[in-house]
Amino acid sequence: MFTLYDYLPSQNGWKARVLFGLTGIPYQTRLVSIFEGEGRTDAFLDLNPAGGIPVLELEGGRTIAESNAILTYLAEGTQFLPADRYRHAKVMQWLFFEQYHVEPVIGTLRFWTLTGRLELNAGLVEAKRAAGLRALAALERGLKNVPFLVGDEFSIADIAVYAYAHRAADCGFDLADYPAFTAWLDHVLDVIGLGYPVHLYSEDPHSAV
Ligand SMILES: N[C@@H](CCC(=O)N[C@@H](CS)C(=O)NCC(=O)O)C(=O)O
Repeated sequence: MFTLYDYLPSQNGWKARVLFGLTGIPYQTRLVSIFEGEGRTDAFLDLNPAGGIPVLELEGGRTIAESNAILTYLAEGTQFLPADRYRHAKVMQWLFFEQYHVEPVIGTLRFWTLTGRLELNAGLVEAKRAAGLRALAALERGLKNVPFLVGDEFSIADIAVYAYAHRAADCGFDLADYPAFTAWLDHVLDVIGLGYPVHLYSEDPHSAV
């Protein structure tokens, strides 16, 4: 059986949880106390040299880190990752977009906001806000005439981008100016349903500064 090394407030971990749920692939969870340094132990660094969760452990012990690599691995051969070469590459386009324009921008700003780290990072906040606005504008353009990021079909690109983008209001982004983006939020929620709650950092007392 697969093992998912996870940390519940992580929306990167959330991505894998959603895909496991939608595909019905069985898995077990091993929670990692990232704020208590568990990700920096030799044992964990053997699983992921970068030290972050999520990590997917296959039967037999081989591992895959990086949330979007995990999504790609699990989605292979399913309806959530098109086999068609062009549409497959379009899914990749949005997975890479997410890792450059969403997770380290909206995800990081949200983390700083919700865990009291904004002041610590004061010199970087303005640039992150500007980058977040650029990301939302790009999503608005990309979603103008389509229900999902890669056309008519829901894919792992939607799971990946939704993970942090749908919580942009947590760090002060006003979504009223992005009607195509907010319509897409509804489309994604229609597919995934209400079974994948977002866990707040406040659930983990170790996450505060
Ligand atoms: N790009 C990676 C980011 C992984 C990452 O930064 N995970 C965070 C939780 S969201 C973590 O484990 N941080 C603790 C650490 O890196 O020590 C992904 O998409 O999986």
